[in-house]
Amino acid sequence: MLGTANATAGTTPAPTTAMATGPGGSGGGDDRSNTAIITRTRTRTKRPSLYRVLLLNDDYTPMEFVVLVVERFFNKSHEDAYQIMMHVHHNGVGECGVFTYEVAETKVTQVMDFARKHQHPLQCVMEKK
Ligand code: TYC
Repeated sequence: MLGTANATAGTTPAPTTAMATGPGGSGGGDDRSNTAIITRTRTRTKRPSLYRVLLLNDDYTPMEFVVLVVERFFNKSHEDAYQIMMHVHHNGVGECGVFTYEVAETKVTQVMDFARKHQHPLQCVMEKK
């Protein structure tokens, strides 16, 4: 399990230092040999997998609603949101953003819930990059 051990990003664990005692020290355990044990575990960082969040075209969802969705849930300007909407309208599918798994999943759920609430058939999906 070399690849998965200690996978906290960006941290270096402090050395674990056993008590070293001076000559004739009265500590407990290894004071007879006056030794210290210093161990350091190697920090392994792994970049997370990334996921595209996509909107799918349909014949019924109003263009202005799609623009609002892209502005609201993907933090795009009105101009960028309009361009993304038109890309989806013409090509059938388009990318709104790239996120880690849990963030992408949240975006998909938010968009689908919002579309359903307004009774539009807009579809939002995620795919691994
Ligand atoms: N095709 C829709 C229309 O003409 C607009 C639309 C764009 C719908 C993008 C969905 O993801 C979409 N009203």
